[in-house]
Amino acid sequence: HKLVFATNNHHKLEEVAAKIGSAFTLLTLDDIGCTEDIAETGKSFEENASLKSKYVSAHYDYNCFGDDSGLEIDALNGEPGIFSARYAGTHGDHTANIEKVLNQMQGTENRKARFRTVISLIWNGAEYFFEGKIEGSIRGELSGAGGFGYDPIFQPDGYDITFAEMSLDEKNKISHRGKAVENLVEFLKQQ
Ligand code: ITT
Repeated sequence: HKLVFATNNHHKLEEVAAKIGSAFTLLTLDDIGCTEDIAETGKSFEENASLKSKYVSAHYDYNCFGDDSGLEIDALNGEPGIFSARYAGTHGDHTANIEKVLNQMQGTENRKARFRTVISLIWNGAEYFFEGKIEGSIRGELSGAGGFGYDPIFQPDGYDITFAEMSLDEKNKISHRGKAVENLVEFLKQQ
């Protein structure tokens, strides 16, 4: 079974591929020749995940899913949220994004935050949503070289290391994306 993952983020792809198992062959946007920069104009993770999966299903003859994710920080009223990839202005500039978060959090006592992932799957023409989240806190400085995005400043509850200090498999076991993909896999198994 071929399944398209509508993402340009190779870190997401690696994490999802590690959990999907061999029953499905994951195709990327590259693999299907899709060069469109799908606009994320939605107001929620759900809407943006949907925009990605629906773009592919409207233009290509595949079942497909999109992942929209982000970091919600309580002291910043849930920001960066859906703007996580472009918080400091440039899409994917994680050095600047992290710097902006750390600056805004300086002297802030409430460090509580969570990562959320929403997956929208278009399966034989119908849409299904799968979610995952992980609670944690924002460190005062960066730690670790693994993962991507905000991983060097996110410490999941119950751990004294950041996501960036974990192996991909360790992160995948507890992460927002890992949980969302587990729910997706459960669904796919029943099909
Ligand atoms: P696609 O839309 O192509 O899938 P993207 O990186 O633009 O890739 P999003 O719009 O979902 O994806 O933005 C998610 C951003 O949230 C991402 O760029 C990171 O900054 C952050 N993020 C999401 N998941 C994360 C994770 O597991 N670890 C660290 N940061 C993460």
